[in-house]
Amino acid sequence: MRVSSRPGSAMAESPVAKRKREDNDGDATAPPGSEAVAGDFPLAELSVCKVLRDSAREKAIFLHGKVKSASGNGKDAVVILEKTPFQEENITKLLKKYTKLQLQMSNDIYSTYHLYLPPELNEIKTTVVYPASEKHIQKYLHQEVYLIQESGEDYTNITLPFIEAQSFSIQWVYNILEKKAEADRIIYENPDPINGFILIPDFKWNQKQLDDLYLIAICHCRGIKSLRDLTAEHLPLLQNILQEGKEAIEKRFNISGSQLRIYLHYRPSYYHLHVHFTALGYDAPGCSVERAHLLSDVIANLEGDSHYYQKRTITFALRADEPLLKKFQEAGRV
Ligand code: DD3
Repeated sequence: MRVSSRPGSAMAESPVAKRKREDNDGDATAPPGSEAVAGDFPLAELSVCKVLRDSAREKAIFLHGKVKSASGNGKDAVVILEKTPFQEENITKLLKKYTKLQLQMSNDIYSTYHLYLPPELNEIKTTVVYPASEKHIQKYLHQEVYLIQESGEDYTNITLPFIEAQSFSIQWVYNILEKKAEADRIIYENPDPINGFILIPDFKWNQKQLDDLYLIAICHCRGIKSLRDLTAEHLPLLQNILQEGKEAIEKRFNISGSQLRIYLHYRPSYYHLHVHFTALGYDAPGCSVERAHLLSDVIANLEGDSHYYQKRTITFALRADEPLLKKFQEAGRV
């Protein structure tokens, strides 16, 4: 939580709140994240089959459930419930408008309480994948992880054929690029089909506080699968994402480029080139050394050698249940 104001922002109102007000999107009751494609999700109809993961540190729980359908057998859903960071503009309200303050214990100058809040100050971020495939459900189950050293050859012989055999749908990415979904959430666009991109909040971020700021830049160009496909030919695209992405975030959220962690994942969770922008002070999921590649380093490496990422051995982690791990094991590479 950050109660004191950063320089340049109004004391009582965060940049996010300010933008919200200026946007005058009066409809506060519309369920967020449900625009354009999906409708309301019948949460009350969900019967929980399994707690996939439960993290005290992240204050999140990942559920596998079934939604009753008219035909009888329910469809699978993944529902993620998550307590969100405090919003500084709500703190005053929270301290005044609580419904109950229940003493838990008291000892000398120390005491702890349960603070009960009215519903509007007590929201839970809810992410729904519905209908969910077996893969979606597996993704959130805790698994042992192993580090892989993928050489350029391993990529060509093992990983690339594996990716090509998969039928991952990235329809949601195309929906964003074609403005069929989330069009109203776009923060910035460079419309150039080759060197352009769309900057949009990742849906891991509810945009209510800047502490966990998370945006993604999705390039317009199709067919760049990952870091492994990048050559010096892509430098203009990458420079645009770095430069214009920083400027757009500075303008909209009043956060300077030097306070952003701008990086690519290898391996990515979807094979259409995208770049992550997260608040430097936020320990974002997937920003660990075995996955994140800073965009500025990627650019420097490509400037030094156009085929750097085709040749280099790249380390990444694989979960025990991932079929790709089996491929590496069969090839005697683990
Ligand atoms: C995804 C990676 C993908 C489950 C989950 C998330 N940001 C997205 C659809 C729309 C989005 C994202 C896949 C999927 Cl929980 C399976 O993420 C998205 N829209 N990360 C935005 N803005």
